Amino acid sequence: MSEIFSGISKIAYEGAKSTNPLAFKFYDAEKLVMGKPMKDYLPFAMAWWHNLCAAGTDMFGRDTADKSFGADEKGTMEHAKAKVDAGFEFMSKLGIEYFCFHDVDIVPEADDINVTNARLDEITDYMLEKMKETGIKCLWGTANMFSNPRFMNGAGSTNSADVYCFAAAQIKKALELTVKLGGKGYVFWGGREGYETLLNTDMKFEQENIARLMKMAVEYGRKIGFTGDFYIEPKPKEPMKHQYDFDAATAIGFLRQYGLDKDFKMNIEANHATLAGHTFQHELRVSAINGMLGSIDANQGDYLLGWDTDEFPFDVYEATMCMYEVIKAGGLTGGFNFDAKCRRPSNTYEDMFESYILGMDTFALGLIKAAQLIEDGRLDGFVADKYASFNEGIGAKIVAGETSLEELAAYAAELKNTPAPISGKQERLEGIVNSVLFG
Ligand code: XUL
Ligand code: CO
Repeated sequence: MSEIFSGISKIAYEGAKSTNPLAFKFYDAEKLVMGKPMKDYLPFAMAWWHNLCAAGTDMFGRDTADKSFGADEKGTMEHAKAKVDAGFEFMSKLGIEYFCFHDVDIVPEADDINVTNARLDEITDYMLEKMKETGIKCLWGTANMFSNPRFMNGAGSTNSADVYCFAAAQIKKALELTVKLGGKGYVFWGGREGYETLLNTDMKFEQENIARLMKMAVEYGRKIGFTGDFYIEPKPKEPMKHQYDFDAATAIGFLRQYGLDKDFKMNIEANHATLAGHTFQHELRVSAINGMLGSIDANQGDYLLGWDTDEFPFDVYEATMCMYEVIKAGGLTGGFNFDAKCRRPSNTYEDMFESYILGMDTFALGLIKAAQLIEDGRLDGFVADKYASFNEGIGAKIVAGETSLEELAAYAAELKNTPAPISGKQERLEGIVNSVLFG
């Protein structure tokens, strides 16, 4: 097999002063941060769909990039194999150790599901060979239950029992492939699990049916030896007006209601968080305090646009706050999947590499800065002091659950005058973040 990205060699770390666009400025895989190599904090993954499939088509225009990777015709098994070759060469050159895929990213979907499944068996045999050759692993797999017109009314939330069975069949196959490829996780992103109008929607029934599908997925997955985590990837809207997995808090409530919380964690995507009106950090914190921070879809949105732009992460503040949460949560059981695509006018092979370099460098910088914030200790110290009144006396009794409303009311009556509030010092803390980032 000949080289696809000829002229681009293995991407090396050259340091912050380097002006070479095809070099890492901050991501130095073996560099120790708080005693651990950077690569252990940052298990990066390539998203098959954006990097190897998406070629720039949008609602107003067709492809701008050539993603045939030398195949004569797109949408063929020859093309599917060319994408495997391109993907493994790309990951090897960047030192990316994982990939994520949907079933229909890796083969063209046929009308007959049995034909599609045979193609999936063939391509995953080929992927396995490449995995053995390169040491590259699978982070997670998933089934695309949103693109095919049969899913226009949802997959788990569909009104058609036959469509529901197709969703089940796709999940079954995608789980088998994930196990075959040794994937660490299995994702449910409910792009069509939601509604446009309640006039035609039985919300309770739809949610129960989604839960039934997830339960069957867990049962089957465990039966065939899948020991990893199932993930929900929350997103509030797009393509549907209202999606059931609105945000982490909503998804966690759903999992607990249906007894799925032991098998599932969150896959938090930065751009989905901001679409839900939250920060990325908020969604990570909600997941972490509930013991459900599993994996991350690393990208960023555009605050001027109201949709999922899936840009490569560039915002160092956001990446720093992300890594602050990740370090404090003790790391991820999953990884950092770049669910991100080059901008439409960035249409060359070189742009594909430079996009990943930008994303990896941004998170490396975020890691370095987050570690400095933690080592600096002023933020943690402030938060500990802020709640210090709960460490002793009446505060400690409240925390221990050893008091009552009557006792607290009597305590307040004794104080008589309203207590002085204590400053939250937000601006001081923001100044500390700036001095650690740029000092
Ligand atoms: C869509 C999205 C998906 C999931 C996997 O917004 O993020 O690509 O990550 O289905
Ligand atoms: Co995603």
